Amino acid sequence: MIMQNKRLYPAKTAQMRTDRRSFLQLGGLGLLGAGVAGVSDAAEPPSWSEAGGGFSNYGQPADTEQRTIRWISANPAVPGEGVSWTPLHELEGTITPNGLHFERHHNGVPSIDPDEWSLLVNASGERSLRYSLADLHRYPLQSRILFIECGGNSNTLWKPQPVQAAAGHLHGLVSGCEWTGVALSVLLQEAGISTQDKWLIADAMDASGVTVSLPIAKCLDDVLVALYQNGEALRPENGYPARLVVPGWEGIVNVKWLRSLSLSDVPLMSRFDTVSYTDLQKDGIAERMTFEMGVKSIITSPSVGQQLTTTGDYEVRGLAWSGAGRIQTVELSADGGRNWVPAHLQEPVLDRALTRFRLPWHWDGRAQVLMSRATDTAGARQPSRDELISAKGGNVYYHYNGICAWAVDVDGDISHVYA
Ligand SMILES: Nc1nc2c(c(=O)[nH]1)N[C@H]1C(S)=C(S)[C@@H](COP(=O)(O)O)O[C@H]1N2
Ligand SMILES: [Mo]
Repeated sequence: MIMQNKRLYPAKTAQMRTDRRSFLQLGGLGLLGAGVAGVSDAAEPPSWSEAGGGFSNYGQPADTEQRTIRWISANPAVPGEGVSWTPLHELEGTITPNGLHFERHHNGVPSIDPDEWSLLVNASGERSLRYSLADLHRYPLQSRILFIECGGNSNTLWKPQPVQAAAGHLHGLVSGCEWTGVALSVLLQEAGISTQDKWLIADAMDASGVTVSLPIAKCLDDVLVALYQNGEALRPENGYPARLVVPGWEGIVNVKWLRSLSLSDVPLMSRFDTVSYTDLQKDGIAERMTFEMGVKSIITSPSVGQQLTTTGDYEVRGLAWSGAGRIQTVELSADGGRNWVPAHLQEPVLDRALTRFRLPWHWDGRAQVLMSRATDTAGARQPSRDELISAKGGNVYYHYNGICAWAVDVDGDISHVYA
């Protein structure tokens, strides 16, 4: 499924891209047109005749890669309150390494002894069950690759002027992991659900007292009590020893450091249900319990802070996701949104997971504005920033999913623009 891409390709190569195979061959770096400078001139690579370094009990990135880190923006007024951002512009594929998963803490990371920890499930009436970590490990486990995105992700894009920051520092409150745990429905069925039970109140152990209300239908559908993240036990900062993972729904309901789960006929209306992560609408009424994250995409490369050193061939790369299902298409524009062409979606394209898109791009040295826009399987298309603002008004702080634009200038510098 190859597009004739008059805008992103030089015309002389467009006709060669008529089947997937030739496209993929041609998509390799250095095989198109002028190619990538230096590729063919490489000197003989070195080799080693002596044994190298030793083994390690727990692997770390190469010394030369240690600058790929989470960027922390912490609130100096409240201990342990703030965020750290996944460096999306420095990562590839769709799985976020555990040490780089974004963090959002309201009052620090509690230190929990797994032998002391247990999860209380309160059913209606007098019945309650207590699960130790060892108990939970005996239940059937499920793994799912899913994104988690904070409702506050990308919120500087509501500001009147575009903030100049790396893609991960604007949009990196989203990460993708393979989460493994027990289906919440199994525990709730065991506790016993009555017809009055319409909500689940999830309560956490950290000092901020995070407590959220979730509709029972979602809890019985696909929520996990996650114990593992990318194959290893949850990291302390991501909820060790157990957290909720609520597919496609905003970060706050993915309660970390779980303490108790209580069935209820009404939502609790905690501060996290009513004050935090709510958006003041045009009519002056706050939209609460937004839950499902909108369809969204961002270009991770080229992006702000990166520099195009020569004209020629590059690959435009990025991530797309939707809280409503799978990504159907991602379209790219190199002219500020006048013309759009479909990008390649890298398989697997999974439900409520980060999806990688790519498209070779020929930079001819002119100023261009790169944009991506995603459409999901529910039919929703990522809005332009103007469309989003006219729909939501000027007082919104969360849930920004508008199109993001990067301007490439004639020197190959890249900046964040509203286009
Ligand atoms: N107990 C507890 N759960 C929590 C939070 C918290 O501060 N305490 N932050 C929430 C928010 S706002 C988000 S976006 C996600 C972030 O999960 P992460 O830190 O694993 O990325 O956790 C949610 N669960
Ligand atoms: Mo969040």
